[in-house]
Amino acid sequence: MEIQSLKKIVSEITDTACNLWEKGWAERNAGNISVNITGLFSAQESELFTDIAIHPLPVSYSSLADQILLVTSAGSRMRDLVKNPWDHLCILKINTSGTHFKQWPEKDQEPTSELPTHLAVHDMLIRTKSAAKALVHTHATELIALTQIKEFCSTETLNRLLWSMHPETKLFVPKGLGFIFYEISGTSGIAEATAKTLEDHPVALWEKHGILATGTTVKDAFDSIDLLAKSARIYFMVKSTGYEPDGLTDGQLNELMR
Ligand code: 2HA
Ligand code: ZN
Repeated sequence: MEIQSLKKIVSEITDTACNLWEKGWAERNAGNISVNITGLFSAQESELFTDIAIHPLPVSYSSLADQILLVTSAGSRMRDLVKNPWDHLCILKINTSGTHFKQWPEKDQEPTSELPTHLAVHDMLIRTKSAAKALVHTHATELIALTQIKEFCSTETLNRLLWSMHPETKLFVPKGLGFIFYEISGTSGIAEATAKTLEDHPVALWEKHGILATGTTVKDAFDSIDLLAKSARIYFMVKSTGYEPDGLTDGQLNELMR
């Protein structure tokens, strides 16, 4: 196993967990993180999982066959992750038919309650040969607040607004976010809708709940959320003065993409 690479990924997870907590986006046990770490294991090493109890996946995913995912545990608090990461993380090894998984270390705590979404999205990322390997779900307050306003509840309207509030948002999140209407979290319905949306956008915004971002690394996923949230904050700050924000014009936004 590439132990140094695994340590680097765990340290990115703990750094990001601290950032999420400091941003005020991780109340109680809000949020979850996963990374596809299959590439860190050789074929023989993945046999290390042989004597461990086997659990069914909520839905079978053929592209997840033999994949190894590092995920946060159900109920874990982002602010606690830094203290003893392995109390709040587990490694899942999916079987060759993509129907069951083994969990290491074996413990009572199950993987994140958002496991259906993490599985569906990792499956889609493999299927579409995406370079993204990391997923971050968090309750980014500013972005959730936007979804409390009906007229903003569309992918097109939200992206136009968020891009127009800061040039870096357009530069670094040029594909924007995909909006998903409210659904109970942890269900296969929201999992499938999110995986579909993330085929076209690096980020999904769940109405009245939170955000889920993909990235090549955990920090990369965090950066997209951070940029979008900053734009939302600029919008609300200007509105709170009683003024209407001017926003960047279409011409100014197009110029950035040349
Ligand atoms: O992990 O954020 O959406 C707790 C949650 C559920
Ligand atoms: Zn959530």
